[in-house]
Amino acid sequence: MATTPALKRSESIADSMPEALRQSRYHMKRCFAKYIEQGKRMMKLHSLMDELEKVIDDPAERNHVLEGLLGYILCTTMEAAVVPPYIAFATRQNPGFWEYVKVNANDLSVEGITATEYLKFKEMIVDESWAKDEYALEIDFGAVDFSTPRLTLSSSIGNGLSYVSKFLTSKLNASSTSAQCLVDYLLTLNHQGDKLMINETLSTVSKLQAALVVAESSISSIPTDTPYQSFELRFKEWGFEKGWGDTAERVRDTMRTLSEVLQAPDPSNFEKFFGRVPTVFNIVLFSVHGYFGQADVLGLPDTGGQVVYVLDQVVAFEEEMLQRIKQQGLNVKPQILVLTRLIPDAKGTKCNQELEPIKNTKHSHILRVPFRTEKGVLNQWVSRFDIYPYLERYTQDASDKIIELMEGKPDLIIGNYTDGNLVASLMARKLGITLGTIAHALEKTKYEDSDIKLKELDPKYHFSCQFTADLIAMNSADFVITSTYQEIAGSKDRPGQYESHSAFTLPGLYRVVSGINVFDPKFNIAAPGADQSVYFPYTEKQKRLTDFRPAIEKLLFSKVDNDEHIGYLEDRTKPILFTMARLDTVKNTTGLTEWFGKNKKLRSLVNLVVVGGSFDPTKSNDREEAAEIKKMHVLIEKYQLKGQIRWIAAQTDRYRNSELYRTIADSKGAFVQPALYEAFGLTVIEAMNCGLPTFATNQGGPAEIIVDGISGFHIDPNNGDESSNKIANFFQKCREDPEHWNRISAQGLKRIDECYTWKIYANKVLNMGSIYTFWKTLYKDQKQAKQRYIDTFYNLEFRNLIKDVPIRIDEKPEGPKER
Ligand code: UDP
Ligand code: LCN
Repeated sequence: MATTPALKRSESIADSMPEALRQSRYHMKRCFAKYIEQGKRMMKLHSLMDELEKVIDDPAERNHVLEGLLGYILCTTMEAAVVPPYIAFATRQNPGFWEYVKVNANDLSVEGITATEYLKFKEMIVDESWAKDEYALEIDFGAVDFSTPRLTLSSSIGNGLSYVSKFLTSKLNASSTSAQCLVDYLLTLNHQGDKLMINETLSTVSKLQAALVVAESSISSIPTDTPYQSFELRFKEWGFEKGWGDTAERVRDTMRTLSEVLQAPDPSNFEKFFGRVPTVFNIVLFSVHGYFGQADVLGLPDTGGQVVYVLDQVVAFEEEMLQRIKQQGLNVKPQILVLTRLIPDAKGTKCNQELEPIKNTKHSHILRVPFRTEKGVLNQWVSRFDIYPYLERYTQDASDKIIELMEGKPDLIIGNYTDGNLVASLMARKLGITLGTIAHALEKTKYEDSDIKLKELDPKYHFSCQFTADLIAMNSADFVITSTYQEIAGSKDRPGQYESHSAFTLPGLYRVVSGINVFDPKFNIAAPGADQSVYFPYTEKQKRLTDFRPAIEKLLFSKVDNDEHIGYLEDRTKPILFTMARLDTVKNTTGLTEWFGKNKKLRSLVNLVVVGGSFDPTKSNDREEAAEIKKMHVLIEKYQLKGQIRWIAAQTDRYRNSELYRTIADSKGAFVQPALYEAFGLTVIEAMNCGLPTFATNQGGPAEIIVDGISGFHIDPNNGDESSNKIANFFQKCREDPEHWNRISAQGLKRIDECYTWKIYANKVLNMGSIYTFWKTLYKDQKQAKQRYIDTFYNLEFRNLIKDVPIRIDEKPEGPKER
């Protein structure tokens, strides 16, 4: 088979496209004429290809064209803006590398254009006068971000921490005096005013180096387990403070590591040393929207994986911090606060409780602060899409509470999702604290053409506020934590979530010519895990939560329809195909139900069990959920699924859910995550942790979690027949060879243990907190300049935009009045 020719590295699309068009000039003239035939419009790759197929009807001829350079160029096209006689192409040969060209359909002349020019083509389609406005606002973060080093390879994206260590060590290596910045930094370390590591006696590199030699040799002769207190006084005289270690052995090792860093800095010693430096004792995490609680909240609108992620993250952080603090020889209690919204009308949850200790931790709490408006405290839940007008005031209220409870400033702030990230960045800016952000999912990529469709979508989703807040947060962040590579830079065929913010336009509002650079070393992949004390393999018989058995038996097999389940399973000997998700459109639960309905073979092999949503659309106060509920009912009717489907309403008990996954595994079933797009997909790793073979969408994070055919399977949510056949073939194969099921189950578990645990995560993120805190001190001026730009953007743009978002009026009797 002929292989598609890629361009040589040195060649641009603008250089090679004229020749490619010339080779098939006859067909291309017709094809481009077809592209412009319908006038101005946006075209995606599939429509470009469809039109090409229509023009070249001879398959051999068509293949010839597509296998040539032109086929390659078209395949790198992410979208095209048609403004006759031009077609402007946005091409992407590799993650993060974009090139824009315009082709004149009349004479096929090609010209390279800038991102700005390309965006203007897009704008011409929806708002010509704005596109032509010479003074239209352009947002260019690149212009205020020029001195920090950048990565250059797509393959390095997401490995920020290790590159920052490399950049830093080469900076420290630059001259005999350049390590002074490290000494200066160490001199600033303290806990509530008590100095740590070194004091002013050791204010230069040479003094520190000499003292390290003396100190190291003085402890080389004492027993390795001698506690720090035994030699603390002597060390203090030399200029050392607490924080080096709890025993002579640990202190010596930390000192040796620093000596080596000062002698000839290398990234691995540098990272090791910074993994030990005592910098982070108090952390604040923001997860503002949704019902955030430890019980009875999962599955409610807007309350899904983020809550699970944040709570598990806290447990992992606290464990890791306690271990580090002990090894540093310090007697400090770490504090972690999760800041969320207090919702007075809490619907039976604890979301109206101000302070709640976090389970499985000693020192961590959820702190709930209400939203306030001019009318007082807001009682009810507010959708994440409508949340923006409350955030500034919330930041102020939350900051006051945090400082009161922590008796000082935190050392690290981490935001979650657009709202939490905005609040976190406002607070970090105000208090001068290191900021990490996490997006879980940026909404921009979830909706096709969400940028130029602003006018259509904004009244419903308030994307103008959301994208503005996202830009502010990602540019304010000292480091960005992502769960997968695709979240940052996508895959070969699909741009990443962050990448999609590098150049886009909101016609009528502003044009982003440089929103974020995915080669910025602030980007890091740290994948979450699932709580392994809850989600453990079905084979661990002695740990199984057998108390849930009768309830699960009823949930799956009782024949009545009630508020918790509808439908029934006629033949209970069949394996169960299982899915569980919030009933959002993007989760595609209805898609899976339809695939199942259509596929006779699959229906003969398995039963379908769906967990999600509720059954009465009129009772849902979430726009998308109500539509999906209706669709589920229609599909069950249309495909006559009763007898083969069990639809269970959203479940809120993670322990019972874990036993549900394991019960499905007992049936030799499988889990399916069919989302149209999934940022990460916690259910995927929960299922795999329970030993359940898993089929997950190839659109987004799950494609990285699972190695297709080895530790589970990828399915294409846009190709239902192919996906349902793949699932059916698996069950057919398992019938013929039961070992097949066991193999996939075991490989899934292996994959989890190697890459997706909270221990790995906590270690990485705390190292980020430590290293980026040092890193930002070296680029202080640059950071300040950028902050000024962000402040202007926030003040002039964001504050204006929120005025268009309606403030929610409480439906119930008024809540507590403002003090
Ligand atoms: N979940 C649940 N009950 C439900 C639906 C989901 O407990 O009815 C849990 C699920 O076990 C997982 C989380 O909610 O822990 C969903 O996370 P995921 O990353 O899969 O999706 P998200 O909802 O965050 O988009
Ligand atoms: C939000 C999502 O949409 C999921 O893909 C993630 O798994 C979850 O948050 C936790 O990060």
